[in-house]
Amino acid sequence: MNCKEDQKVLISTFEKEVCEGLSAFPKYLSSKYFYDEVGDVLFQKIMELPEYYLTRTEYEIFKTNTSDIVKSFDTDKEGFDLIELGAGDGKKTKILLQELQENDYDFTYMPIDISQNAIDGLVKGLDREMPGVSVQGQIGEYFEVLDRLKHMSDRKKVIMVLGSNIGNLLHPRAIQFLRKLCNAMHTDDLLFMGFDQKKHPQKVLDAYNDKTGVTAAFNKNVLARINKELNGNFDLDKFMHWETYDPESGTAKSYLVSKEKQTVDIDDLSLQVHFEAWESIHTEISQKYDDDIVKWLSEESGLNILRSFTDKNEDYKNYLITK
Ligand code: AVJ
Repeated sequence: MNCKEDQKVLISTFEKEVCEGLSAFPKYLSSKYFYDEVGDVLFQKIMELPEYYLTRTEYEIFKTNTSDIVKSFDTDKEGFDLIELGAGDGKKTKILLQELQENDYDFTYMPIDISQNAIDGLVKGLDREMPGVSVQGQIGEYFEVLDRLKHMSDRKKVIMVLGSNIGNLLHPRAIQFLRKLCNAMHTDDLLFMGFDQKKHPQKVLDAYNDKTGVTAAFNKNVLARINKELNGNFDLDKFMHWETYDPESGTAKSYLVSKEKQTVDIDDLSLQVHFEAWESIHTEISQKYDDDIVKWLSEESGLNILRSFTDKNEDYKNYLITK
């Protein structure tokens, strides 16, 4: 079957992308499909793993620089909208919200996430924990939301993208993403972004290959979703999670490797997928950065770095960026 919509049947993006990725050579699937209810819970567990330093480190940066960060958002004290792309559970952002509220800043928090679940939970939680904060939650996917961004607010915007979420994009797509952000920004608007830094390669590998196998289950969740949503018959035990990290490019890559020669049926796509023994499906990239790479990405996108905040080991950095 070819994967185009030529059968007069409307097919979803998920169906189309699964079909394309598993018909390609080498095979691939997008990491955005990790996140359904099961995937959200697994990612929550990942953030608690001792090996997964990213969340903890960004939290530490926020804790130790709260007042500095918040002051840098609203230099003229004229109020602003704090827009967060991929807000998730908002745990780190709450540190900033607390500080903003205590110091009577004039702001509205606008969290955006692809997960309806996440947004509902976050908005409800905030209503309870910080009733004074004005919150407007929205559902949306990264690139799609960018088109709405410009008209989302009529005052100064501070746009946050935390968790090194940009790391899921290869540089050319990251530049596309940043250019769109730049396009939606006015001169005074700010971008506050987390970029995981290059570090000991073993530390990176361990973060994506934890001992308890949570990351493996997270990676395999994309196959579980195909089974559930597209009537597939992947045997998850016949695939193994494999992680690589190239210190030169700074790219960590996740794969699912077929442990044997096998054929998988995906009924809803009328698709049979053949795997040779040890054939791979590439599922995710998690890019690592340094100052030079972030500077290069910014320049390519029409943006300028104002300053950055980091932890004591410089494992992770949050950059404040302007047009
Ligand atoms: C949410 C994209 C930042 O790449 O570090 C965690 C996702 N994947 N463990 C990352 C992830 C495997 C995470 N991001």
